[in-house]
Amino acid sequence: MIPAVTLNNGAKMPIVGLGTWRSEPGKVTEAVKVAISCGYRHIDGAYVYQNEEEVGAGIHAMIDQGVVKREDLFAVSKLWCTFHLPSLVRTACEKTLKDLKLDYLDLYLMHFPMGTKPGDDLFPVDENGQVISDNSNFLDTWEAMEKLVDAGLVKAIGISNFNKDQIEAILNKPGLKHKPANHQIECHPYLTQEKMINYCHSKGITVTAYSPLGSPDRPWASSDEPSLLEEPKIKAIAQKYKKTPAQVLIRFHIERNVVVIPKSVTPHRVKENFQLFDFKLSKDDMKDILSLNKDWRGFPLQWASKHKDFPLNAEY
Ligand code: NAP
Ligand code: SBI
Repeated sequence: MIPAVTLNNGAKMPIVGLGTWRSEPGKVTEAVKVAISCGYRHIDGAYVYQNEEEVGAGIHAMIDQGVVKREDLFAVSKLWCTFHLPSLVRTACEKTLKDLKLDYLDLYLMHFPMGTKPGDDLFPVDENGQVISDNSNFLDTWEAMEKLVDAGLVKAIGISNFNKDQIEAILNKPGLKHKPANHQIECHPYLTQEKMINYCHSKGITVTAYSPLGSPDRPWASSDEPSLLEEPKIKAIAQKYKKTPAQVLIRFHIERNVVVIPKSVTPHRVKENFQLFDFKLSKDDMKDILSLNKDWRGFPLQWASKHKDFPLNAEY
């Protein structure tokens, strides 16, 4: 059995999942099949990745071959910003379910606290390049997501890219019916997120670390930015355990009871990124890795920096 964290609905969420952002539609079906064959039971997706049909094809190939049953898998998707108006939330979730050919999701996250202009343009901007808000309130969006749980479309709901005050606003919402089960945030040794993780855990909210390898393939990366996979301290620790830097970067989260979702469409890396359960990082190694923190973000979310609900101006 793969280690899992327990959500506030009692469900188990496998501690490692396969990320699928920028996983090309022509490659992701095979990547999902390889992942499930080698033991992954958690797949992280989103409407905005525009590959949910191909992710679903990989899941169904493995179910049809008898490798897994639906109930053995943990399927995650995310409500995109253009669907925050409460009247659009159920339609958005149904579209994801239809594309994945699933009748429920294990976890549905609000991808960002910011709601943006509805329509086919996934990143609507005005003539000055500023994101166009839909004037929605994420508390109303949350209420619409709660109805998805009650209707059986999703087993749990959560959030992504929120700050502490925004989480508090949800927890203090009058009439709150379902607390967030999980918060998905950027997290790796250059952005260790100690305060946010402690805060979420203290509230019974599990945390998922995205971009655990530093998202080396992000389109806006520049050559003067730091590279986790090249980091000497990580490479030295990897050598000591006869593991790869990627395996050390992923194992780092498991030691903190944080869920982690490395992305790869390269079969040998998909396998490598799951070979994590035959070693443990020592307390000293963890201390050394945590000391790499520099509060560096690969995702400064500049496209939304003027939005009223932009999360990254707060301390955490
Ligand atoms: P990541 O997992 O940190 O890095 C993925 C990149 O690393 C890909 O280019 C991949 O290449 C490469 N890679 C994978 N395994 C490797 C290995 N063992 N050795 C060397 N290179 C390796 O980045 P990410 O995709 O940004 O983050 C992971 C997942 O988190 C996403 O896919 C998505 O599901 C989620 N996410 C969520 C949000 C959010 O706002 N909630 C934001 C970002 C990401 P190949 O694929 O070519 O092998
Ligand atoms: C996209 F589909 C397109 C752009 C983009 O930039 C920010 C990061 C993000 C996101 O919102 N969630 C991701 O996993 N990647 C993304 C996704």
